[in-house]
Amino acid sequence: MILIKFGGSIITNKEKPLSPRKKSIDNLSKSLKKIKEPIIIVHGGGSYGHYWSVKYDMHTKEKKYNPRGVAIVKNSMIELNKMILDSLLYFKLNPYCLPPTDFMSGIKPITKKIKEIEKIAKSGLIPVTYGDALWYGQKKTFILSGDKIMTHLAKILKPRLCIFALNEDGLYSDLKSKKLIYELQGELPSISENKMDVTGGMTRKVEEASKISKMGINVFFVNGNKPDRIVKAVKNRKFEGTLFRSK
Ligand code: IP8
Repeated sequence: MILIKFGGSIITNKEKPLSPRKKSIDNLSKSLKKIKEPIIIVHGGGSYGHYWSVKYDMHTKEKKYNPRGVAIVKNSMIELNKMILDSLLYFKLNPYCLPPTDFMSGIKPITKKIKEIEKIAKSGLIPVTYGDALWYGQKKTFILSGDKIMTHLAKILKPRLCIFALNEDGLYSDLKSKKLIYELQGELPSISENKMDVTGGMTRKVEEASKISKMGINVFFVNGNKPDRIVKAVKNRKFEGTLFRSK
């Protein structure tokens, strides 16, 4: 089984509020058609969830956020999720929409529910979940990042591989020269980033990827604009990207 995260910057244009990148979404769907293994998809918020989270000053820390903001963030994620589902359906794949409320209780993943996701994936359906605004308790809510969902799922399901599809070739050792880091094991590179979003951008992704690799699972960062690289990574072929080698 394989876990794939569609980064928000690949499925939306992060520079422009509420703008999907429909062509990229379709290209990703098309490439998944070539994978003959059970897959679970997680997607980010991009210029949908992040746009509204910023507007309503909502973050990953649980707090009493404006209920209007919570409602709007959730609605925007459903809107974006619908586009992913439509695209997968169009390319003759069978997505099974799973809002994170289905398998999260506050900040804790529900193991029994997550184990069910594996069964769904192995039945010919493709579970699709996403980062979202979630209920915490005592009138508090928080933003759950799709990257964090990857870690929760990986820990319980132990997939063969985790892939993060990004809007970059992978992790660069230097932002200016865009020199690609091909492989990492254990050590965490220091991240310099231009853009941060409410869930922590590339820094968060690297943190989660490194946690997952320490569970004994290989993690790939690949350019989602070149979905063939995803297929190559899955088929153990040589590909461009960054590998967080399992420990
Ligand atoms: O883009 C965050 O998910 P991420 C989703 O995976 C929201 O960090 C609602 C901002």
